[in-house]
This record gives sequence, structure tokens and C-alpha cells, in this order.
Amino acid sequence: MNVLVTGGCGFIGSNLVRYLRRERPEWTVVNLDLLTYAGNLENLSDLEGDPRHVFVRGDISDRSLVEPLLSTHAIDAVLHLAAESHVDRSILGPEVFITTNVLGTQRLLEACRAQRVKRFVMVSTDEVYGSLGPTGAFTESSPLQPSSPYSASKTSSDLVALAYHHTFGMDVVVTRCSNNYGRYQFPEKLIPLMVVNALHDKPLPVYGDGANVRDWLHVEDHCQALLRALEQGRAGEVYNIGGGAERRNIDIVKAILGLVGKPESLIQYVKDRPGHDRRYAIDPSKIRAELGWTPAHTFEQALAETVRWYVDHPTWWTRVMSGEYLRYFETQYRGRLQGRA
Ligand code: NAD
Ligand code: TDX
Repeated sequence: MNVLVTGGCGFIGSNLVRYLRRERPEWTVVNLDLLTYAGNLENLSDLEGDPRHVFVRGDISDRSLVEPLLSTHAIDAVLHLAAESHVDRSILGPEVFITTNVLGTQRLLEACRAQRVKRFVMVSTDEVYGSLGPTGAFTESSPLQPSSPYSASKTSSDLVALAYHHTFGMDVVVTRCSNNYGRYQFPEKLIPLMVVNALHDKPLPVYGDGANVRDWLHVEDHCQALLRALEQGRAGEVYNIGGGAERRNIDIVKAILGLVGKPESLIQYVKDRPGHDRRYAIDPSKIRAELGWTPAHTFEQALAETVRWYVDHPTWWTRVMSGEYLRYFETQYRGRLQGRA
């Protein structure tokens, strides 16, 4: 079996490429990634020289690249992860989110249709459902009410993928996962950002009152769910993926400070994210019942291991945070810290 992973040099993509090489060693994994600020070949340095991991630098939107790639490598299935993935960036500059996530996904689908790819797994997100009140959880039939330009672009691409199933008969499976954590996550997202700031004794910017809730899932559990969706998912179906680990942001930040031995005085409550979703929670009954998937990691233990990994890999995050990210960090957080809530 030959699979194409798009965005395989990003956080989840690199963990997925490694997971597939380990769990399905006979497969060839072709990794198409543009290497934006979020994509790093260093995330896969341990696979250097592996003949069954083929890296191709390129844009999912470039059909003149993608179609020959699909045919040359006789791609059977695509796991589509490439995207602009950060909500705050989508507020600062929405356009690339529409270009990559919506148009890029449609072009990729079209290339796959032309090349008769047998299965297309669309990696979507729980953010398509919008925000929850204090109780309840998203099911696959919850209304789609995205709040941010990021989540609106993901909702659009998720629906375009389903439209390719309904209209053209393509074999498409959509997954909607909750917040991931683990190694190789770019330090713009909550957990690695807080670790890196704490290690530098910099302020930890908590948006609003810090009581927003996310449902956390270890990235390897997500990878396992994606493999199940690829191998056993039913065409045209949507599968929610979630870990049942709802936590308030402020509790995670305090836990991280405890793990790295830094004082809570580093916490700074800052102006809230515009349109900030209050709470996410996933009902994973469908994927449990149909695909037999359950997460293997428990949050507190896996969070401690994750934090340890960032503490032990300063070279990794120093490198990925250099250049463009540093300029972004300066513009975004200087403003926020001044306008503290
Ligand atoms: P990431 O930002 O770490 O990685 C995205 C990757 O896509 C990068 O390697 C980047 O270089 C690549 N990329 C961007 N534009 C591209 C283009 N035009 N062509 C080719 N490659 C391109 O993102 P992530 O957190 O690993 O998320 C991966 C996917 O999973 C995304 O689709 C995201 O929406 C979805 N998702 C993420 C989470 C989460 O918690 N991180 C949760 C649910 C779903
Ligand atoms: O500095 C911060 N301070 C803060 O309070 C950052 C970066 C985040 N937050 C809050 C905002 C959210 O409530 O922490 C929570 C998590 O924020 P992010 O890590 O930016 O993730 P989120 O916005 O929830 O989106 C993530 O989960 C769903 C991923 O980035 C998406 O790609 C995925 O689809």
C-alpha cells in the first residue's frame, strides 16, 4: 500500500508519518509538505535514509505537481493534514487560510478524483461545531457553527470533501478531532508555548479568564484513530475523535508551571482572543462502536511526558522558533500584554 500524507512535516503529520512507518512497515509513505513556518523536516530527522518515506516539497494546490506525484507513486490513499492550523494567525491574516485550507483541499480532491485514488481521509477538527455551553458534547450531527476564520475554512474544506463523495462518488472519510498535544508541536499552541515561556521566565499569556475548556487528546491516539479511519471507516461518514480529557486552560498552565518548577506569578491574564470558543467536548461513541478505537494515554501522565520532551529538546524549539515565528511572537504578544484584561 502506498499512502500520501499531506502536511507530514507538521505536528500531527510528522507524528503520523512516524506512526505509519512503525505500525505498517511494509507501506510506502509519501509526504507532501510545503514547509511553511509550521513544517520542519527536523521533525522527521530520525527517518533520514528510510527508503519507504519519500519527502516531496510542494503545495497541495499545485495540480501540475500533485497529479504526477499520485501516479508516479501509485498512491492508493491520501491522509490530508496540510493546512494553516493556528486560530490566532487566522485572526491576524485570514486569506492564506482560505487559499490553503479551502482552495488547496478542493484542488487536492480534484487531483485525487482524476487519478482515481481509492480513499481520501479528510483530517478536520472539532472546531467546525463552534462552542458549547457548560454541558453536553459534540456528536457528528451537531450543527456546524464555526467561529474563527480558521474553523470556517476547515468547515468549508470538510464539506467540500463530503461533497466529492456525494456528487462524484469519491471514497471520502472525514475525521473531526479535538485538541492534540505531544512532541513536535509548534510553540505557538497553548502547551508548548507555555513550556517555552516558562523555561525563559517569560509571562504566560492566558486569554480572558482562563476558564475556556478544551478536550485534549495525545497525538499518538489521534494517529491510531486516523489509521482506523483509513482502514475501516465507512465511505461518506464522519467520525469524531476525542480523548475525554476536558481541562480549563488555566489548570493546564498551572500544571505546566508545577512540572517545570516555575512560580504561578508568571501567569498573565491578557485580552481575550476575539470570538474565543468557550468549551469543546467530543462524544466519541461512534468511532468507539464502529472502529473499536479508544485512547491509550491518560492526560496527566502524558502531559508530564510531553513537557519533559520540550524541556529535553531546547535545540528543536529554538530552531523552529527562529526567524519568522519570532517576529510574529513579538507583534502579537507585545500588544496583548499591554492591553491586559
Ligand atoms: P501544523 O500547522 O503543525 O502543520 C501543518 C503542515 O501543513 C505544515 O507542515 C505545513 O508546512 C503544511 N502545509 C501548510 N500549507 C501547505 C500547502 N499549501 N501545501 C502543502 N503543505 C502545507 O498543523 P497540525 O497541528 O499538525 O494539524 C494538522 C491537521 O490536523 C490540520 O489540518 C489541522 O486543521 C488538523 N487538526 C489539528 C488539531 C490540533 O490540535 N493541532 C486538532 C484537530 C485537527
Ligand atoms: O497564548 C495562548 N493563551 C491562551 O490562553 C494560546 C496560544 C492559547 N490560549 C488558549 C486559547 C484556547 O482556548 O488556549 C486554548 C488552546 O489554544 P490553541 O493551542 O491555540 O488551540 P485552539 O485554538 O483550541 O485550536 C487547536 O485545536 C483545534 C488547534 O490549533 C487547531 O488546529 C485544532 O483544529
